[in-house]
Amino acid sequence: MRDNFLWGGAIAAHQVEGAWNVGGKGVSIADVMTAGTKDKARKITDGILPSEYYPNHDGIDFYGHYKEDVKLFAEMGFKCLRTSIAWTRIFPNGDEVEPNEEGLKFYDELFDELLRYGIEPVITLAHFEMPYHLVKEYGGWRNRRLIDFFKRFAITVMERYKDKVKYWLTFNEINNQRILDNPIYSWTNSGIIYTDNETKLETMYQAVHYQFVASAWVVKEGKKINPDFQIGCVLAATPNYPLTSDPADILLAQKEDDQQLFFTDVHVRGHYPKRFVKEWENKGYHLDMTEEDLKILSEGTVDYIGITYYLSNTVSVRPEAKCLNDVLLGNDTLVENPYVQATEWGWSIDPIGLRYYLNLLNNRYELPIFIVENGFGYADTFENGHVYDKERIEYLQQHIAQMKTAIVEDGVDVIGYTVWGCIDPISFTTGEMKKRYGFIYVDRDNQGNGTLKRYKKDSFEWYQQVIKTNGSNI
Ligand code: BGP
Repeated sequence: MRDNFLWGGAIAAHQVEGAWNVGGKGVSIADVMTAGTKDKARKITDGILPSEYYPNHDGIDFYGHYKEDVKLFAEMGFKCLRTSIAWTRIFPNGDEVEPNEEGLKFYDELFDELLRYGIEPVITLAHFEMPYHLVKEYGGWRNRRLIDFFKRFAITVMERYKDKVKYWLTFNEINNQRILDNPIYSWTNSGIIYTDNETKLETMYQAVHYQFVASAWVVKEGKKINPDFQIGCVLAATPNYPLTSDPADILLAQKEDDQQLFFTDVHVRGHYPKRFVKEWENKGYHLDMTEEDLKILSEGTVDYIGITYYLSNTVSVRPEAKCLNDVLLGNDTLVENPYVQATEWGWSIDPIGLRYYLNLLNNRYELPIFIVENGFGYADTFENGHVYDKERIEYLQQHIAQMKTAIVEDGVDVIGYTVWGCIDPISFTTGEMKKRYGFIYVDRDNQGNGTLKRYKKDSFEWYQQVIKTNGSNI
């Protein structure tokens, strides 16, 4: 393991900060998403109804507790913290010309606090929290004007924090919007609420094209602001295994991987893969794509690949295979993998899949990889001020072991590893507090009740050792 390996944790503004209407902040798409559970989908309501609970509103009040929380991260020995800048703190509606100074000051103070402890901020520019005004007035990323709004936001924060932040990520899990059956992904990735009479896939490719252009432009301009910037993309990395050796299953798995890697192909190579250009032609899609756009794509390729890794998928054309029919992942060819266990939320637990995918990405792109999310969502039991989370420790041990093997034996260049939800956040897919990820427990329940007091779980001390020994002692 390299000496400067970036061990740390990851959170996102909308899942922890709260203070949704404080300090001049505007309303984000995440702020209008209601509570859900694993059996009840989240919805967005146009406005904020008193009878509904909007968990992202309050988060865990990281906004008010960040000093206490950063101190705990420092105690664990974090080398970095990945978080996002809420676009709505800087440009409350998204289309203003002047930024909100109070929002900028908040992140100045947060980054200063981190740097005081030697913790490097790793910053995502777009983590599911775009201004709701841009959704309502412009139709989100279906509108080309979003490129300019995003550019203004990105340049404002890159200029402001150029001496405090080196690692940037443009769009979180950009490939998730390919999941068209579960609307939460298109709402949060691209601010799109589909109508019944549109070809969703065509709209999706159009929105993604604008995001690619914006991302490439930000990489290019970011380097002018500070040539030392390292700017990456984020792929939700989910291996697709064929259930059987039936060639039709193999082909299906390959196609699924291709769909997923389409996003990284463009970010890394700076041009569209031929197979997709063919697909658009075959389907008769007409995408708004100029010569200038294509030039920017080729000039703004990423420095590293950020990945989030939680689970693997298994696919099959065989009707007798046990279909998962997973609305979350939105794919009716997904089947149960008899070789892996799953969490209470149905996410397969597959540490070897992490090594497999690191190798796949390394073979394909030969770029540094940053594991910017990996973690275990679990309904922790809180007893007498204590959480014995041995299942979480086991999950992380197994994944870190596979990452180490990929680095040491397979020669994959992994530059860092941040555990998702290092302090219990609001779950993104379900909107629950019950699905917890942290080393630090936060006293808050699914209805938003609780003291917000922080408690160290057993995994806190365990991760402290991992970092202290640079991963030797897991
Ligand atoms: C990723 C997101 C995170 C996070 C994580 C866990 O897709 O980038 O924001 O929430 O998944 O998901 P969940 O919170 O639904 O368990």
